Amino acid sequence: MLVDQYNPFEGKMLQILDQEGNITDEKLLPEIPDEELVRLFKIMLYTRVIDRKALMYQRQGRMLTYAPNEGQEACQIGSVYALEQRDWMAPAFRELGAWLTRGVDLKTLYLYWYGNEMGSKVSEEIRILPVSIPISSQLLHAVGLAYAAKVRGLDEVSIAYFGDGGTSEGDFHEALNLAGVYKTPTIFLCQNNQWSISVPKHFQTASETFAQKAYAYGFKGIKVDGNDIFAMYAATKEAVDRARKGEGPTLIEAYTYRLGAHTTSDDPTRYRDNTEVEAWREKDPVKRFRIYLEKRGLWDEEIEKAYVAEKEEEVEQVFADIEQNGGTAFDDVFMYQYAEMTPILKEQYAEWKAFFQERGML
Ligand SMILES: Cc1ncc(C[n+]2csc(CCOP(=O)(O)OP(=O)(O)O)c2C)c(N)n1
Repeated sequence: MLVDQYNPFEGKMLQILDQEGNITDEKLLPEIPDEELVRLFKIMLYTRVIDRKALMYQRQGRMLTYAPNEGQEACQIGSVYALEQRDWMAPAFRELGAWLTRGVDLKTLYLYWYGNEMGSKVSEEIRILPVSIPISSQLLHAVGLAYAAKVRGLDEVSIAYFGDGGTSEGDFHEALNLAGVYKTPTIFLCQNNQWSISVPKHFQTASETFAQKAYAYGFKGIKVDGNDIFAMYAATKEAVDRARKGEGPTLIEAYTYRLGAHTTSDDPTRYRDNTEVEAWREKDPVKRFRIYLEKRGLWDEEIEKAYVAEKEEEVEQVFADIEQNGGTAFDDVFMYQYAEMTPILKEQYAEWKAFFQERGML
């Protein structure tokens, strides 16, 4: 089992596709049909197009705060690809690659970052919980879902996404403890992107790895090259299979990097060196997967150009539609906080209205 072969206490990290696009050990390469490989790579590129456009819209004052995904595509797409439709995903807020792989449509995703709550409403067939801003609270929800499935005898697992910073929250420890005791079919997917806003890994934990924390709760953990889509898929698939067999939870540490800012409100140049960012660019998950596919004759520059152009146009159209029709009435903030407005809210609403009316803005 990978989870035993790559024991985090022995300083091991699972890697199958290296940064030059070579397979490090053919025996470890998961069996994925060629057309699926191309489909997964397309999702990676699509993720990047959506991400870069969102950043641009935000900088132009056309979108609200946005949390960039660049650099974390492989750990999300590779891991979530190991799940079945009936399984559950509990995201934090930076899971663009995973959302797209599970089939969430772009309009919904952009609506969320546009400030429209309808962006939190995902089709019920896609088993994804809404964005979770309170760090690590979603881990408990994921354990709850898995526990419920276990009690009801359903063959469903759950996966929770969170960051390295998320491991400092009480909710993280409570969730792992509960999952360990009840052996819930849960995969804890820690995206160790090295930074929790401006806090580096060594201020987050004194543990050598995040993966080893699993052992304190009585289950296994594995550290994986998070920029390697094959390693991420292989580790998650094994964890999912074990969970289905009743072997309980697994903690996967995806060793990766956030190439962009924490959010558009953040300026990473104030706390990290550009040489570090450049070094991680060399480990880019998209770059190495592209080289691999090109070597296999499954992809080339021309195909990529056409695909990216097509997707850019699609993204522009979706966003144009949102700018036309995706706005929300300002009053909604007051109207839908509670079933009925409380006396204090009524007062605030009147004050707010008067403020804008005086200025002829309402
Ligand atoms: C309970 C809680 N505390 C603080 C915050 C503010 N906050 C938002 S993101 C963030 C850092 C999260 O870092 P990490 O878990 O490593 O995930 P990343 O942003 O790197 O993906 C913080 C402190 C919050 N949203 N919730």
